Amino acid sequence: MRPVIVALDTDLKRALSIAEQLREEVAGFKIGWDLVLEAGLDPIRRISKLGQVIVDLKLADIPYVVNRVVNKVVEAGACCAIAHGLIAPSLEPDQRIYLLVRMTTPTLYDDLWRQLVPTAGKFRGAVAPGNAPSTVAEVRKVLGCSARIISPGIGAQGGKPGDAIRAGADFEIVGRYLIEEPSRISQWDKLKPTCWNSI
Ligand code: FNU
Repeated sequence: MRPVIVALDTDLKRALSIAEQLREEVAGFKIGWDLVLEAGLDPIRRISKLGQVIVDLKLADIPYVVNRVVNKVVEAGACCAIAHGLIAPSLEPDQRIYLLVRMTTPTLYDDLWRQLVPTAGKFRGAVAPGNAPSTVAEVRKVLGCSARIISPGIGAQGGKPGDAIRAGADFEIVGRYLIEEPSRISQWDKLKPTCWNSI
């Protein structure tokens, strides 16, 4: 298993083919709006039979609604879902939720992400930018191994395979770079998660 989560931002047919191809090679898959808008919960049901699934709808609603969405995607087979760190103050700690603490693109998180990091320790983990390894290193320093760190931003968004892992992430989230060429998975051959062995 390479410490990689494949972001399946593509159509269902291609997503299923890539998931079949990489199922033994990666830690899991990330399903987002693309597949959910194409086919609802069905992609979550089908792909979770091939590996662990994180659902990334970047939830940012009131707890009542967030909990209903998380229940539905977990019932469909996902391990967990990603929520915006901005709503952390209203959420109960939940091992089914990854908190987004800073994005791979410029956002207002750039001014307040440090405030959010300690809270991520009460959840399944933090999503931190793999194209900014110094941020990942700082998040790991604060969290220790109390929670997972998963990091997008590799390949298409400038991060180099392995950089986020070496900075302290457990798993790198990779979309276009692997969807374009799944054999690139060999670039993660010698890498291991920093703390956690499953997503
Ligand atoms: P790729 N993603 C991201 N930046 O890119 N969840 C974030 O800050 C974040 C994310 C997701 O560039 C994005 O939605 F919080 O093709 C996409 O699914 O490798 C994936 O990570 C990156 O895709």
